[in-house]
Amino acid sequence: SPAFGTANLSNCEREQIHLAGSIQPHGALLTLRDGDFAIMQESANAASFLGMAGPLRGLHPRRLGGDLWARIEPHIAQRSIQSIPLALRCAGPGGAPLNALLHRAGSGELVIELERAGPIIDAAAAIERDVDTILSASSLRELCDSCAVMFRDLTGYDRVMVYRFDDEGHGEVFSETRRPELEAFLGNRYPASDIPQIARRLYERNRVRLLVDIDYTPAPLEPRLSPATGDELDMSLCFLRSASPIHIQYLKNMGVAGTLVVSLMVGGRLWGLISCHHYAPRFLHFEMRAVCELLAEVIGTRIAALESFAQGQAELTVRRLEHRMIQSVCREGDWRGALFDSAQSLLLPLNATGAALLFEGKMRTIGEAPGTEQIRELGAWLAHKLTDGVFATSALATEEPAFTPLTGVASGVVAARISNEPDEMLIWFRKERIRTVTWGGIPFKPPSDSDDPSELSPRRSFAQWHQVVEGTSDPWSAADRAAARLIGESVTDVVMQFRALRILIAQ
Ligand code: BLA
Repeated sequence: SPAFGTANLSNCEREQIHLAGSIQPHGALLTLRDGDFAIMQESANAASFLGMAGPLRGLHPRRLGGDLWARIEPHIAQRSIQSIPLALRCAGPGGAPLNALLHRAGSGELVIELERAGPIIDAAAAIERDVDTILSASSLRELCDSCAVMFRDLTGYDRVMVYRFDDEGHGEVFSETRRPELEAFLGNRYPASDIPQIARRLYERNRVRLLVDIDYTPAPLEPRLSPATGDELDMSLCFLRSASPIHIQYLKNMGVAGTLVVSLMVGGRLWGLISCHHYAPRFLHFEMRAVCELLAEVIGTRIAALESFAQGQAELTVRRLEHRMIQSVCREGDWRGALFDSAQSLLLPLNATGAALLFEGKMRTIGEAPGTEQIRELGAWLAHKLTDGVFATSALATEEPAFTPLTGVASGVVAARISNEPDEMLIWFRKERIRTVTWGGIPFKPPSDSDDPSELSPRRSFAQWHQVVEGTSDPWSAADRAAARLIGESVTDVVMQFRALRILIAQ
């Protein structure tokens, strides 16, 4: 794997970003030796940050002055991250009081990070109001839109985006608020590869990342390797960790000077990010970051509730559909009307763009669907795939190149059996996803394909996403497949009753 800072665009997926070996210089970092607590490693700026003559290594932290050691010592044994306000001030005119952030690194070292403390804030009223807003949001759209506004009010960044990941890790700017003169990114899509897996794992553990000034000169750890273990410091949980140069280049190309990014966790996985951009350097002190982390936690809980509510709604729609089919059989001697009387009942539970019914040699469609002959051929092919009752793909043309001409309206299909006859089925369609996206209103021209990080940009990301997802639909979720199965089973029951009834009538 490429060491930190040595990755290029073809291997950046494996860059060891947690072994950065350097920090952002708005703070200072020290590691302490177990036993006597002597300073083992220091960021190159540590002595000047504290207005002392360096180097500091070998010294006991008591020698750093003020109340530093007296405040820190009682917390040494604790495993979780501690934020400890100090009376100690940083060097320079108007030297601000410092916060010490204390944690035990994965690689074993005791780590102290020093950064400017903020003014004492009383955020209780604001938090209460924001939590209220979050918990009363009744849809994902409402929730994310109001969270973007909330985070902008709270943090003062120029642009706040809610990124949402799909099941394949591709991202979408789902909500955005920004200074009016800035270009809109709302609706932009970008490929999973823009945020490597290693970074995603890291963001599940370290939920708030601050990049203060994109033009910073990293302060290296001295010595780089731990004298105790001979290893790199695992900086996964360091607040001051240097960001990957590739990502920094990306932000520079966008003209961004500072970022704050907060993880949104839902059901134990990284659901998305709240990403804040500023066009001048910007620092946010620990207490405010803690408020952001807390709100993100509440938002994650609300997202989980809304998602399970949506799932419940879909199941309810299917139950209603079943009820109406039975009514139709009784009233009209047929059940098909209930499926097709509104697009809502058949398409909504699966979020499909079209659907078709193949029954007793006849066909009915709703929404956007391929032509009759094409559906017939598709049905014949699907008949062999339906051994398990349900079949789903979000890349039909990859599964069977003969169906490439269907890509526009049917990149994705789900089929469910509705009787014992293998060629009787319901098929749902989803169109190609690049056809459902607009690029901030600007006509889209693919940029060049080079390996040069200086060409990274949202526009290039979008082009790459375009290439990756060409010929595919949005993926069908487990819930979508479950809904297809449920509808298939309902129809199977109704068809059996219907056929029994017909035999009765015929006698
Ligand atoms: C990290 N890349 C990220 C992050 C975002 C993006 C949001 C997380 C940053 C954080 O949490 O602090 C991507 N940012 C975007 C996109 C937009 C944006 C798409 O504003 C569009 C509006 N990045 C690439 C490529 C590579 C890459 C091609 O685009 C590698 C080949 C690497 N991205 C990369 C790395 C990180 C990253 C290594 C981790 C940065 C870090 O935490 O050190």
